[in-house]
Amino acid sequence: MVVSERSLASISKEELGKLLYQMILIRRFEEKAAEMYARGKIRGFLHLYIGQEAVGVGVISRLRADDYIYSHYREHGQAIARGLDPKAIMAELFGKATGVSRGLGGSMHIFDISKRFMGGYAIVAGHMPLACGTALAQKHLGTDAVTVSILGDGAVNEGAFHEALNLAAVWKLPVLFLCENNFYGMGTAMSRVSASTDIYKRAEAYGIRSEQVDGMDVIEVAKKTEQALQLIRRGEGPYFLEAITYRFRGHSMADPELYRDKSEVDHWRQNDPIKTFSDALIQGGMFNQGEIEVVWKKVEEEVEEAARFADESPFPDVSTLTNHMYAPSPLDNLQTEGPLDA
Ligand SMILES: Cc1ncc(C[n+]2csc(CCOP(=O)(O)OP(=O)(O)O)c2C)c(N)n1
Ligand SMILES: [Mg+2]
Repeated sequence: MVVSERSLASISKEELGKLLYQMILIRRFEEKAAEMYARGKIRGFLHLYIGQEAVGVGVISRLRADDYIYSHYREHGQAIARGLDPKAIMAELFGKATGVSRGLGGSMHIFDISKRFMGGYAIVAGHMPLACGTALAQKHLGTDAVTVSILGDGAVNEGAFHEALNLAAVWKLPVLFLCENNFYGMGTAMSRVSASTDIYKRAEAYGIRSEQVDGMDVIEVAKKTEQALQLIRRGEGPYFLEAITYRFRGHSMADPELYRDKSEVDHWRQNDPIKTFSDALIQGGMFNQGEIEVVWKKVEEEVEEAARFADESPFPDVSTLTNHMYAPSPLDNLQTEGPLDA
């Protein structure tokens, strides 16, 4: 869908520029990560967010610093949108000691308590009850802060999904459930494994207000998020947003993509959220081509710097291998390393 010029008019040039910058930063960061994976600098799993940038950027742009985010394993882009340092994220992918999780988590466990970015979870839907726990704490504390629980379409048939939605509804928790429906869970199409493919309707079954949004349109995503957050902050309980989106690359770097037609991927690539947003900014007279090129150039430098930083950083010392695995005991020498939220 084409970004509407009318929607753009109500947003400042500075804010539009920030949205564009973040989407391009995520795109180039992920492309650089893919390159580093191919060069053997990054090992293990690597799930890229390319194609889905408008969702994370749109939603997170509307959050406050005191809101929390819990996400799945395709989370580098969301971490960037939340303002985590791209250098420290890249270093985490490299498994380096300077990484956001000190190189002990890797791609699926990006975490930064100072940004209230609570991870990066590998177990599909497993983080949804955790998000409810944080929201329960927020409610008891009497704040109007919100917890965002980001999930994929593959999460909606898991027990934890239903338990989390039910509890959030019963306790009127301040949770925004954000489902990134990219139509596939690994190599399985949503339509093959789900009796109902209208995901947002499942939330209705729990009495939770819900709607779909065009996840390829950053402005639409931001607008609908804003409306949802207003209701949640007023104490009206959870909200469920289903963003229709598409991942342009495979599930992970190891995916031969035998389950979908190239023509389908090409079709969605025509609707590239960065391209459509850039076109709208130019057509609406907010930016010219030269200004957009400057953004790409600035991002290029930042991404190169992130890769250089990660490459030059040391691996964690082997003596730290079991740190943070168990609750602290008096025997732990946490002083030498400092807490994770330092
Ligand atoms: C409980 C559980 N079951 C199975 C898996 C294996 N698995 C990893 S990713 C994935 C697909 C999830 O798809 P989706 O939620 O749509 O997210 P997407 O990869 O599309 O972003 C599966 C089944 C897992 N990690 N956790
Ligand atoms: Mg999916």
